[in-house]
Amino acid sequence: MKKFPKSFLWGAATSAPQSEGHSSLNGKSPSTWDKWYELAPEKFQKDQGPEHTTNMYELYHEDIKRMKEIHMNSYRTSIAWTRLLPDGKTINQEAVDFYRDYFKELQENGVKPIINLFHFDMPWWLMEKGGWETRASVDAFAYYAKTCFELFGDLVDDWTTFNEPMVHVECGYLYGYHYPAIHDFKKAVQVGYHTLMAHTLAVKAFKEGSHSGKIGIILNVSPCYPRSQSKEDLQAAELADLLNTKSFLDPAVLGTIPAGLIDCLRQNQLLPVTEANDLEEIKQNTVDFIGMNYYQPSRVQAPKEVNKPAVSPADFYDHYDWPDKKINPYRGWEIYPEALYDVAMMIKNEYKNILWYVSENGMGVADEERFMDASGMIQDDYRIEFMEDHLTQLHKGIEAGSNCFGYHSWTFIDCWSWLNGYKNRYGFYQLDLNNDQRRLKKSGLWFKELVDQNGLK
Ligand code: BGP
Repeated sequence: MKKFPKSFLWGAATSAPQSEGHSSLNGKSPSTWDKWYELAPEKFQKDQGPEHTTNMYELYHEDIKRMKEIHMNSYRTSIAWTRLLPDGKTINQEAVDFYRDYFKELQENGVKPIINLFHFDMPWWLMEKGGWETRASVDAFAYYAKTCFELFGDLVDDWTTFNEPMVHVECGYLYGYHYPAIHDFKKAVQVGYHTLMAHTLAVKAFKEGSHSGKIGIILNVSPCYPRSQSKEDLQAAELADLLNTKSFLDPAVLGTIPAGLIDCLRQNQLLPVTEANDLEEIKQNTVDFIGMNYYQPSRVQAPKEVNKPAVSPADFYDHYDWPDKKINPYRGWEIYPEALYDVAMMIKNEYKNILWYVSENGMGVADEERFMDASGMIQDDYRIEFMEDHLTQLHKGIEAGSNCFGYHSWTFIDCWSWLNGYKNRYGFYQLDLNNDQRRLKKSGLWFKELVDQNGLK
Protein backbone atom coordinates (compact mmCIF):
# COMPACT_ATOMS: atom_id res chain seq x y z
CA MET A 1 0.00 0.00 0.00
CA LYS A 2 1.31 3.44 -0.96
CA LYS A 3 0.14 5.58 1.94
CA PHE A 4 -0.14 9.36 1.70
CA PRO A 5 0.63 11.76 4.56
CA LYS A 6 -1.86 12.14 7.39
CA SER A 7 -4.55 14.79 6.74
CA PHE A 8 -3.81 14.67 3.01
CA LEU A 9 -6.34 16.72 1.06
CA TRP A 10 -8.31 14.67 -1.44
CA GLY A 11 -10.72 16.52 -3.62
CA ALA A 12 -11.53 18.15 -6.91
CA ALA A 13 -11.42 21.57 -8.49
CA THR A 14 -13.65 23.74 -10.57
CA SER A 15 -14.21 27.46 -11.03
CA ALA A 16 -17.10 29.89 -10.70
CA PRO A 17 -17.47 30.60 -14.43
CA GLN A 18 -17.39 26.89 -15.26
CA SER A 19 -19.80 25.67 -12.61
CA GLU A 20 -22.14 28.31 -11.18
CA GLY A 21 -24.27 29.29 -14.16
CA HIS A 22 -26.68 32.21 -13.59
CA SER A 23 -24.06 34.29 -15.35
CA SER A 24 -26.34 37.22 -16.03
CA LEU A 25 -28.65 36.77 -13.05
CA ASN A 26 -28.74 37.69 -9.37
CA GLY A 27 -26.91 40.96 -9.85
CA LYS A 28 -23.88 39.58 -11.70
CA SER A 29 -22.33 41.76 -14.41
CA PRO A 30 -20.77 40.20 -17.53
CA SER A 31 -17.24 38.88 -17.70
CA THR A 32 -15.33 38.74 -20.98
CA TRP A 33 -16.70 35.20 -21.45
CA ASP A 34 -20.34 36.29 -21.18
CA LYS A 35 -19.75 39.19 -23.52
CA TRP A 36 -17.65 37.25 -26.04
CA TYR A 37 -20.36 34.63 -26.31
CA GLU A 38 -22.87 37.39 -27.02
CA LEU A 39 -20.61 39.08 -29.59
CA ALA A 40 -19.12 36.05 -31.36
CA PRO A 41 -21.09 32.87 -30.54
CA GLU A 42 -19.59 31.14 -33.59
CA LYS A 43 -16.29 30.84 -31.70
CA PHE A 44 -17.90 28.62 -29.08
CA GLN A 45 -19.26 25.08 -29.30
CA LYS A 46 -22.77 25.37 -30.68
CA ASP A 47 -25.23 26.74 -28.08
CA GLN A 48 -22.77 26.11 -25.29
CA GLY A 49 -22.10 29.44 -23.67
CA PRO A 50 -21.24 30.28 -20.07
CA GLU A 51 -24.75 31.19 -18.92
CA HIS A 52 -25.86 27.85 -17.47
CA THR A 53 -22.84 25.53 -17.00
CA THR A 54 -23.32 23.04 -14.13
CA ASN A 55 -25.90 25.25 -12.41
CA MET A 56 -24.23 24.95 -9.02
CA TYR A 57 -25.64 28.35 -8.13
CA GLU A 58 -28.93 26.56 -7.59
CA LEU A 59 -27.74 23.07 -6.83
CA TYR A 60 -24.80 23.48 -4.44
CA HIS A 61 -26.70 22.07 -1.46
CA GLU A 62 -27.19 18.71 -3.14
CA ASP A 63 -23.78 18.86 -4.81
CA ILE A 64 -22.07 19.15 -1.44
CA LYS A 65 -23.90 15.95 -0.50
CA ARG A 66 -22.38 14.40 -3.61
CA MET A 67 -18.91 15.50 -2.49
CA LYS A 68 -19.52 13.73 0.80
CA GLU A 69 -20.83 10.67 -1.02
CA ILE A 70 -17.37 10.14 -2.54
CA HIS A 71 -15.60 11.25 0.65
CA MET A 72 -13.96 14.37 -0.76
CA ASN A 73 -12.41 16.28 2.13
CA SER A 74 -11.58 19.43 0.12
CA TYR A 75 -12.77 21.34 -2.90
CA ARG A 76 -11.54 24.28 -4.91
CA THR A 77 -13.72 26.76 -6.66
CA SER A 78 -13.47 30.49 -7.30
CA ILE A 79 -15.43 33.62 -6.53
CA ALA A 80 -16.77 35.45 -9.59
CA TRP A 81 -15.42 38.99 -9.34
CA THR A 82 -18.36 40.13 -11.50
CA ARG A 83 -20.88 38.60 -9.12
CA LEU A 84 -19.40 40.02 -5.94
CA LEU A 85 -18.52 43.49 -7.24
CA PRO A 86 -20.59 43.99 -10.40
CA ASP A 87 -19.14 47.47 -11.04
CA GLY A 88 -15.84 46.91 -9.25
CA LYS A 89 -16.88 48.87 -6.14
CA THR A 90 -20.41 48.10 -4.97
CA ILE A 91 -20.90 44.88 -3.03
CA ASN A 92 -23.73 42.68 -4.31
CA GLN A 93 -25.39 41.39 -1.14
CA GLU A 94 -26.97 38.46 -2.97
CA ALA A 95 -23.51 37.28 -3.93
CA VAL A 96 -22.30 37.63 -0.35
CA ASP A 97 -25.21 35.54 0.88
CA PHE A 98 -24.64 32.92 -1.80
CA TYR A 99 -20.90 32.53 -1.18
CA ARG A 100 -21.23 32.65 2.60
CA ASP A 101 -23.82 29.92 2.57
CA TYR A 102 -21.86 27.84 0.03
CA PHE A 103 -18.57 28.04 2.00
CA LYS A 104 -20.29 27.49 5.35
CA GLU A 105 -22.01 24.40 4.06
CA LEU A 106 -18.72 23.04 2.73
CA GLN A 107 -17.11 23.57 6.15
CA GLU A 108 -20.02 22.00 8.00
CA ASN A 109 -19.76 18.93 5.81
CA GLY A 110 -16.06 18.45 6.37
CA VAL A 111 -15.10 19.64 2.88
CA LYS A 112 -12.32 22.20 3.18
CA PRO A 113 -12.81 25.04 0.70
CA ILE A 114 -9.80 26.37 -1.16
CA ILE A 115 -11.00 29.59 -2.73
CA ASN A 116 -9.46 31.14 -5.78
CA LEU A 117 -10.02 34.73 -6.86
CA PHE A 118 -9.52 34.77 -10.62
CA HIS A 119 -10.10 31.97 -13.10
CA PHE A 120 -9.85 33.67 -16.51
CA ASP A 121 -13.01 35.75 -15.82
CA MET A 122 -12.05 39.38 -16.40
CA PRO A 123 -14.94 41.78 -15.70
CA TRP A 124 -16.26 43.38 -18.89
CA TRP A 125 -16.35 46.86 -17.32
CA LEU A 126 -12.61 46.58 -16.66
CA MET A 127 -11.87 45.04 -20.05
CA GLU A 128 -13.47 48.05 -21.69
CA LYS A 129 -10.88 50.18 -19.91
CA GLY A 130 -8.01 48.02 -21.17
CA GLY A 131 -8.14 45.06 -18.77
CA TRP A 132 -4.76 43.71 -17.65
CA GLU A 133 -3.03 46.01 -20.13
CA THR A 134 -3.58 48.89 -17.72
CA ARG A 135 -1.99 49.45 -14.35
CA ALA A 136 -5.45 50.36 -12.99
CA SER A 137 -6.33 46.63 -13.17
CA VAL A 138 -3.73 45.90 -10.47
CA ASP A 139 -5.42 48.19 -7.94
CA ALA A 140 -8.89 47.02 -8.95
CA PHE A 141 -7.86 43.41 -8.31
CA ALA A 142 -6.18 44.22 -4.99
CA TYR A 143 -9.39 45.95 -3.86
CA TYR A 144 -11.49 42.94 -4.91
CA ALA A 145 -9.10 40.56 -3.11
CA LYS A 146 -9.19 42.60 0.11
CA THR A 147 -12.99 42.65 -0.05
CA CYS A 148 -13.09 38.86 -0.36
CA PHE A 149 -10.71 38.32 2.57
CA GLU A 150 -12.84 40.61 4.73
CA LEU A 151 -16.19 39.13 3.72
CA PHE A 152 -15.28 35.44 3.79
CA GLY A 153 -12.08 35.20 5.86
CA ASP A 154 -13.96 33.60 8.75
CA LEU A 155 -15.12 30.75 6.50
CA VAL A 156 -12.08 30.21 4.26
CA ASP A 157 -8.56 29.41 5.45
CA ASP A 158 -6.83 28.69 2.18
CA TRP A 159 -6.90 31.25 -0.60
CA THR A 160 -5.31 31.47 -4.01
CA THR A 161 -5.04 34.60 -6.11
CA PHE A 162 -4.96 33.28 -9.69
CA ASN A 163 -5.55 30.06 -11.53
CA GLU A 164 -3.00 29.55 -14.32
CA PRO A 165 -2.11 33.22 -14.83
CA MET A 166 -0.01 32.35 -17.85
CA VAL A 167 -3.05 30.96 -19.64
CA HIS A 168 -5.04 34.20 -19.86
CA VAL A 169 -1.82 35.95 -20.95
CA GLU A 170 -1.03 33.48 -23.75
CA CYS A 171 -4.55 32.66 -24.81
CA GLY A 172 -5.73 36.28 -24.80
CA TYR A 173 -2.67 38.02 -26.23
CA LEU A 174 -0.75 35.42 -28.24
CA TYR A 175 -2.86 32.49 -29.39
CA GLY A 176 -6.45 33.70 -29.84
CA TYR A 177 -8.35 31.37 -27.46
CA HIS A 178 -9.45 33.98 -24.90
CA TYR A 179 -10.80 37.49 -25.36
CA PRO A 180 -9.41 39.87 -26.74
CA ALA A 181 -7.74 37.21 -28.91
CA ILE A 182 -4.95 39.41 -30.25
CA HIS A 183 -1.40 38.46 -31.18
CA ASP A 184 0.97 40.94 -29.62
CA PHE A 185 4.03 39.74 -27.68
CA LYS A 186 4.77 43.12 -26.13
CA LYS A 187 1.22 43.49 -24.81
CA ALA A 188 1.30 39.88 -23.57
CA VAL A 189 4.37 40.66 -21.46
CA GLN A 190 2.71 43.77 -20.03
CA VAL A 191 -0.46 41.83 -19.25
CA GLY A 192 1.62 39.14 -17.55
CA TYR A 193 3.46 41.74 -15.53
CA HIS A 194 0.27 43.44 -14.35
CA THR A 195 -1.14 40.04 -13.43
CA LEU A 196 1.97 39.38 -11.37
CA MET A 197 1.62 42.74 -9.60
CA ALA A 198 -2.11 42.11 -9.02
CA HIS A 199 -1.18 38.79 -7.41
CA THR A 200 1.53 40.46 -5.34
CA LEU A 201 -0.72 43.23 -4.03
CA ALA A 202 -3.46 40.71 -3.22
CA VAL A 203 -0.93 38.75 -1.12
CA LYS A 204 0.03 42.03 0.53
CA ALA A 205 -3.62 42.81 1.35
CA PHE A 206 -3.96 39.33 2.85
CA LYS A 207 -0.89 39.77 5.03
CA GLU A 208 -1.82 43.28 6.10
CA GLY A 209 -5.27 42.05 7.09
CA SER A 210 -3.62 39.59 9.52
CA HIS A 211 -5.83 36.76 8.30
CA SER A 212 -5.18 33.48 9.98
CA GLY A 213 -5.14 31.22 6.91
CA LYS A 214 -2.70 30.72 4.05
CA ILE A 215 -2.38 32.36 0.66
CA GLY A 216 -1.03 30.88 -2.55
CA ILE A 217 -1.23 30.85 -6.31
CA ILE A 218 -2.14 28.11 -8.79
CA LEU A 219 0.14 27.64 -11.80
CA ASN A 220 -0.06 25.44 -14.85
CA VAL A 221 3.09 23.40 -14.96
CA SER A 222 4.20 21.67 -18.08
CA PRO A 223 7.80 20.54 -17.54
CA CYS A 224 9.89 21.11 -20.66
CA TYR A 225 11.91 18.17 -21.94
CA PRO A 226 14.46 19.01 -24.66
CA ARG A 227 14.65 16.98 -27.85
CA SER A 228 18.41 16.45 -27.39
CA GLN A 229 21.23 17.49 -25.14
CA SER A 230 22.53 19.94 -27.75
CA LYS A 231 23.26 23.42 -26.47
CA GLU A 232 20.47 24.86 -28.65
CA ASP A 233 17.78 22.41 -27.52
CA LEU A 234 18.77 22.79 -23.88
CA GLN A 235 18.56 26.53 -24.20
CA ALA A 236 15.14 26.26 -25.84
CA ALA A 237 13.87 24.13 -22.93
CA GLU A 238 15.31 26.57 -20.43
CA LEU A 239 13.64 29.55 -22.12
CA ALA A 240 10.32 27.72 -22.36
CA ASP A 241 10.46 26.98 -18.61
CA LEU A 242 11.39 30.57 -17.86
CA LEU A 243 8.58 32.05 -19.90
CA ASN A 244 5.85 29.57 -19.02
CA THR A 245 6.48 28.59 -15.42
CA LYS A 246 9.30 30.41 -13.68
CA SER A 247 8.02 33.84 -14.70
CA PHE A 248 5.36 33.41 -12.00
CA LEU A 249 6.86 30.68 -9.83
CA ASP A 250 10.07 32.56 -8.97
CA PRO A 251 8.45 35.82 -7.91
CA ALA A 252 5.61 34.04 -6.08
CA VAL A 253 7.87 31.73 -4.06
CA LEU A 254 11.35 33.29 -4.06
CA GLY A 255 10.37 36.95 -4.37
CA THR A 256 12.57 37.51 -7.43
CA ILE A 257 12.19 37.75 -11.19
CA PRO A 258 14.67 35.38 -12.89
CA ALA A 259 17.67 37.24 -14.33
CA GLY A 260 17.55 35.05 -17.46
CA LEU A 261 13.98 36.16 -18.12
CA ILE A 262 14.84 39.84 -17.73
CA ASP A 263 17.83 39.44 -20.10
CA CYS A 264 15.72 37.68 -22.67
CA LEU A 265 12.98 40.33 -22.53
CA ARG A 266 15.52 43.14 -22.66
CA GLN A 267 17.34 41.69 -25.69
CA ASN A 268 14.03 41.51 -27.52
CA GLN A 269 12.74 44.94 -26.51
CA LEU A 270 9.92 43.35 -24.57
CA LEU A 271 10.52 44.73 -21.09
CA PRO A 272 7.24 45.87 -19.48
CA VAL A 273 6.50 49.25 -17.92
CA THR A 274 7.03 48.98 -14.16
CA GLU A 275 6.71 51.17 -11.07
CA ALA A 276 9.49 52.08 -8.67
CA ASN A 277 8.47 49.98 -5.68
CA ASP A 278 7.40 46.85 -7.57
CA LEU A 279 10.50 44.74 -6.96
CA GLU A 280 10.38 45.43 -3.25
CA GLU A 281 6.68 44.48 -3.13
CA ILE A 282 7.45 41.23 -4.96
CA LYS A 283 10.26 40.47 -2.52
CA GLN A 284 8.10 41.15 0.56
CA ASN A 285 4.97 39.31 -0.55
CA THR A 286 5.80 35.71 -1.26
CA VAL A 287 3.19 32.95 -0.92
CA ASP A 288 2.60 30.32 1.75
CA PHE A 289 1.87 27.52 -0.71
CA ILE A 290 1.45 26.79 -4.39
CA GLY A 291 -0.94 24.73 -6.45
CA MET A 292 0.30 22.99 -9.56
CA ASN A 293 -2.10 22.07 -12.37
CA TYR A 294 -0.50 19.28 -14.33
CA TYR A 295 -1.90 17.66 -17.45
CA GLN A 296 0.95 17.04 -19.88
CA PRO A 297 4.62 17.92 -20.45
CA SER A 298 6.15 20.10 -23.16
CA ARG A 299 8.55 18.55 -25.65
CA VAL A 300 10.71 21.31 -27.05
CA GLN A 301 13.53 21.93 -29.47
CA ALA A 302 15.41 24.95 -30.80
CA PRO A 303 13.42 26.84 -33.43
CA LYS A 304 14.75 26.64 -37.00
CA GLU A 305 14.13 30.23 -37.99
CA VAL A 306 13.75 33.11 -35.61
CA ASN A 307 12.70 36.75 -35.73
CA LYS A 308 14.96 39.26 -34.05
CA PRO A 309 13.57 40.86 -32.04
CA ALA A 310 11.16 38.03 -31.19
CA VAL A 311 7.52 38.39 -32.18
CA SER A 312 6.22 35.34 -30.32
CA PRO A 313 7.47 32.59 -27.97
CA ALA A 314 8.00 30.46 -31.11
CA ASP A 315 11.18 32.52 -31.59
CA PHE A 316 12.57 30.94 -28.41
CA TYR A 317 11.38 27.36 -28.61
CA ASP A 318 9.51 25.02 -30.88
CA HIS A 319 7.36 22.01 -29.99
CA TYR A 320 8.19 18.61 -31.47
CA ASP A 321 6.49 15.24 -31.53
CA TRP A 322 8.22 12.87 -29.13
CA PRO A 323 8.09 9.51 -30.90
CA ASP A 324 7.66 7.48 -27.68
CA LYS A 325 4.76 9.43 -26.35
CA LYS A 326 1.64 7.84 -24.96
CA ILE A 327 -1.48 9.69 -25.98
CA ASN A 328 -4.88 10.10 -24.39
CA PRO A 329 -6.84 9.01 -27.48
CA TYR A 330 -9.98 10.79 -26.24
CA ARG A 331 -8.44 14.26 -25.91
CA GLY A 332 -5.15 14.08 -27.82
CA TRP A 333 -2.92 15.17 -24.94
CA GLU A 334 0.25 13.31 -23.98
CA ILE A 335 0.11 11.15 -20.85
CA TYR A 336 3.38 11.34 -18.92
CA PRO A 337 2.91 10.75 -15.17
CA GLU A 338 6.68 10.80 -14.53
CA ALA A 339 6.61 14.58 -14.88
CA LEU A 340 4.73 14.82 -11.59
CA TYR A 341 7.73 13.32 -9.79
CA ASP A 342 9.97 15.84 -11.59
CA VAL A 343 7.68 18.68 -10.47
CA ALA A 344 7.81 17.41 -6.87
CA MET A 345 11.60 17.36 -7.00
CA MET A 346 11.85 20.77 -8.66
CA ILE A 347 9.77 22.29 -5.84
CA LYS A 348 11.81 20.49 -3.22
CA ASN A 349 15.19 21.43 -4.64
CA GLU A 350 14.65 24.82 -6.26
CA TYR A 351 11.69 26.32 -4.39
CA LYS A 352 12.54 25.98 -0.71
CA ASN A 353 10.53 22.77 -0.47
CA ILE A 354 7.47 24.99 -0.08
CA LEU A 355 4.09 23.47 0.74
CA TRP A 356 2.27 22.59 -2.47
CA TYR A 357 -0.52 20.50 -3.82
CA VAL A 358 -1.66 19.10 -7.14
CA SER A 359 -4.45 21.55 -7.81
CA GLU A 360 -5.63 19.97 -11.08
CA ASN A 361 -4.91 16.67 -12.77
CA GLY A 362 -7.28 14.70 -14.89
CA MET A 363 -8.21 13.09 -18.14
CA GLY A 364 -10.54 14.75 -20.61
CA VAL A 365 -12.68 12.42 -22.71
CA ALA A 366 -14.84 13.35 -25.69
CA ASP A 367 -18.17 11.53 -26.24
CA GLU A 368 -17.90 9.79 -22.92
CA GLU A 369 -21.47 8.42 -23.04
CA ARG A 370 -20.08 5.63 -25.24
CA PHE A 371 -18.55 4.13 -22.07
CA MET A 372 -21.87 3.94 -20.21
CA ASP A 373 -22.94 0.44 -19.15
CA ALA A 374 -26.51 -0.95 -19.03
CA SER A 375 -27.01 0.39 -15.50
CA GLY A 376 -26.23 3.93 -16.68
CA MET A 377 -22.79 4.21 -15.09
CA ILE A 378 -19.83 5.42 -17.13
CA GLN A 379 -17.09 2.83 -16.81
CA ASP A 380 -14.11 5.17 -16.91
CA ASP A 381 -11.34 2.69 -16.16
CA TYR A 382 -9.01 4.78 -18.34
CA ARG A 383 -9.42 7.68 -15.87
CA ILE A 384 -8.74 5.45 -12.88
CA GLU A 385 -5.57 4.18 -14.53
CA PHE A 386 -4.55 7.75 -15.40
CA MET A 387 -4.95 8.93 -11.81
CA GLU A 388 -3.31 5.85 -10.30
CA ASP A 389 -0.27 6.35 -12.50
CA HIS A 390 0.00 10.02 -11.57
CA LEU A 391 -0.53 9.33 -7.89
CA THR A 392 2.19 6.68 -7.99
CA GLN A 393 4.66 9.29 -9.21
CA LEU A 394 3.41 11.83 -6.69
CA HIS A 395 3.82 9.31 -3.91
CA LYS A 396 7.39 8.68 -5.02
CA GLY A 397 8.02 12.45 -4.81
CA ILE A 398 6.54 12.65 -1.32
CA GLU A 399 8.64 9.69 -0.20
CA ALA A 400 11.66 11.59 -1.50
CA GLY A 401 10.79 14.50 0.78
CA SER A 402 8.60 16.80 -1.28
CA ASN A 403 6.09 18.76 0.80
CA CYS A 404 2.88 17.93 -1.03
CA PHE A 405 -0.32 18.22 1.01
CA GLY A 406 -3.04 17.22 -1.42
CA TYR A 407 -4.35 16.05 -4.76
CA HIS A 408 -7.32 17.57 -6.58
CA SER A 409 -8.69 16.07 -9.70
CA TRP A 410 -10.15 18.16 -12.47
CA THR A 411 -13.06 17.89 -11.91
CA PHE A 412 -15.96 17.06 -9.61
CA ILE A 413 -18.97 17.23 -11.99
CA ASP A 414 -18.41 17.44 -15.78
CA CYS A 415 -18.25 21.15 -16.41
CA TRP A 416 -18.31 23.79 -19.12
CA SER A 417 -14.93 24.64 -20.56
CA TRP A 418 -14.37 27.91 -22.42
CA LEU A 419 -14.32 27.46 -26.20
CA ASN A 420 -14.62 23.67 -25.82
CA GLY A 421 -18.02 23.74 -24.11
CA TYR A 422 -18.86 20.26 -22.80
CA LYS A 423 -16.78 18.39 -25.36
CA ASN A 424 -14.17 17.05 -22.97
CA ARG A 425 -15.59 15.43 -19.87
CA TYR A 426 -13.44 15.15 -16.72
CA GLY A 427 -15.81 14.70 -13.79
CA PHE A 428 -16.36 12.04 -11.14
CA TYR A 429 -20.01 12.76 -11.90
CA GLN A 430 -21.45 12.80 -15.38
CA LEU A 431 -23.59 15.82 -16.26
CA ASP A 432 -26.71 15.34 -18.37
CA LEU A 433 -27.10 18.53 -20.38
CA ASN A 434 -30.83 17.95 -20.88
CA ASN A 435 -31.83 18.10 -17.24
CA ASP A 436 -28.77 18.97 -15.08
CA GLN A 437 -28.86 15.43 -13.69
CA ARG A 438 -25.60 14.14 -12.20
CA ARG A 439 -24.65 10.47 -12.30
CA LEU A 440 -21.72 8.93 -10.47
CA LYS A 441 -19.02 7.41 -12.67
CA LYS A 442 -16.92 4.39 -11.76
CA SER A 443 -13.97 6.71 -11.01
CA GLY A 444 -16.07 8.35 -8.27
CA LEU A 445 -16.38 5.00 -6.51
CA TRP A 446 -12.68 4.39 -6.94
CA PHE A 447 -11.92 7.83 -5.50
CA LYS A 448 -13.99 7.14 -2.41
CA GLU A 449 -11.95 4.03 -1.71
CA LEU A 450 -8.73 5.95 -2.32
CA VAL A 451 -9.73 8.54 0.29
CA ASP A 452 -10.79 5.87 2.79
CA GLN A 453 -7.44 4.12 2.49
CA ASN A 454 -5.53 7.39 2.19
CA GLY A 455 -3.45 5.51 -0.29
CA LEU A 456 -3.11 3.29 -3.34
CA LYS A 457 -3.02 -0.48 -3.28
C1 BGP B 1 -7.17 23.88 -17.10
C2 BGP B 1 -8.10 24.97 -16.61
C3 BGP B 1 -9.50 24.52 -16.38
C4 BGP B 1 -10.01 23.46 -17.37
C5 BGP B 1 -8.96 22.40 -17.69
C6 BGP B 1 -9.37 21.42 -18.78
O1 BGP B 1 -6.09 24.42 -17.74
O2 BGP B 1 -7.66 25.53 -15.37
O3 BGP B 1 -10.31 25.67 -16.35
O4 BGP B 1 -10.55 24.04 -18.48
O5 BGP B 1 -7.74 23.02 -18.04
O6 BGP B 1 -9.20 21.94 -20.06
P1 BGP B 1 -10.11 21.53 -21.30
O7 BGP B 1 -11.52 21.63 -20.85
O8 BGP B 1 -9.78 22.52 -22.37
O9 BGP B 1 -9.78 20.13 -21.71
